Amino acid sequence: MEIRKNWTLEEVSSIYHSPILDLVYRAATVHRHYHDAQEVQVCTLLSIKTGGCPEDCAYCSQSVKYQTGVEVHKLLPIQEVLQKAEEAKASGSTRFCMGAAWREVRDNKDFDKVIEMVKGINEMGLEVCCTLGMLTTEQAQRLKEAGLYAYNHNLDTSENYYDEIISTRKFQDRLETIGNVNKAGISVCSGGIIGLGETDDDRISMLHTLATLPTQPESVPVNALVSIEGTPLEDQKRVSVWDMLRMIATARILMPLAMVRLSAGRLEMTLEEQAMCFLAGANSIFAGDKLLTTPNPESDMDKKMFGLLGLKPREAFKNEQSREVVEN
Ligand code: SAM
Ligand code: DTB
Ligand code: SF4
Repeated sequence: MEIRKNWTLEEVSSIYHSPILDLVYRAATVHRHYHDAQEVQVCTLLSIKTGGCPEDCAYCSQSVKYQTGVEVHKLLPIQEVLQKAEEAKASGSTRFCMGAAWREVRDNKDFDKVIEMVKGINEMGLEVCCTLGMLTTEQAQRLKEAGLYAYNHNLDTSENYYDEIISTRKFQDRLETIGNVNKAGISVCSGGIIGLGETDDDRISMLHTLATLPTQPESVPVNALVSIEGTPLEDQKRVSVWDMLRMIATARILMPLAMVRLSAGRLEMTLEEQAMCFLAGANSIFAGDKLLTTPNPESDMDKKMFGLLGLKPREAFKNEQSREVVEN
């Protein structure tokens, strides 16, 4: 099974629309070819700077434009963040992802602190990931030198639908940052959200853009909208598990080596629904009772789920090894 980067939109559409059981079966086959299907990576998220973001992303609790009641706080102290990373490691996480509600990174004291956080967490043997908004090449380089493993920057939705969801930046800005991250040798984590009112064609287009990037993302988060009171999307209906499955399975088929992350929205999913997502090729979750600002299943629940489904947490830095094997 070869890794392709020349998927056409028609091909992506025909995969996405194939009968659901065929789609899941095909994705499961690809998944088992490239990965140990028992392994699921456990990641922990921490919001290191919350709220007050100048962007107007219609789904987000942290934009200044909406009154969401989120508890705003400035950048957390380095020691507090390192402590949380230690706790995450002790509870079995191998990736620690720090989120900041910034439009873009500025070269100031706060960025210096983030650099120190990255260094400290890398030294713990965790894969460090950040999501800090837009980045220049130089900033990406600094993060790389500090030991950053991955950078999360989602496309979120299709190029076509982008303006309906965010007016304060362009789809092209996202691609640019992703390019800067890739150039610096940091692995790219990029995916999107479903449930924003987009069409199937928007989802297909977003997956097509991701799969045909010059370097396919190492990690693809698939988020189901967690609707936030006070945002323009507060009344959106919850996405169905079938839609989640189609996204996950299509991502798995298009990007066989990627970690496909079953991200936001798990709290509303049953165990059976999550099990279907793992079958369809999801091989990572965020653990811990909070995502960035919204609740997530308790760790105990996830431990039970792993036991029941016979899943085991994946060790850190494994993708580097598997990429070497495939590319050599
Ligand atoms: N400010 C940075 C950015 O936008 O890239 C990083 C933080 S942002 C919260 C990270 C990602 O979380 C977004 O790209 C989006 O995909 C996801 N996200 C944010 N709010 C969400 C929500 N209410 N439901 C589901 N996913 C959400
Ligand atoms: C991603 O795609 N999902 C995570 C992570 N990357 C940073 C964030 C989900 C946030 C959900 C809404 C919240 O908790 O505020
Ligand atoms: Fe800001 Fe990121 Fe939220 Fe958009 S998604 S408002 S950029 S924190």
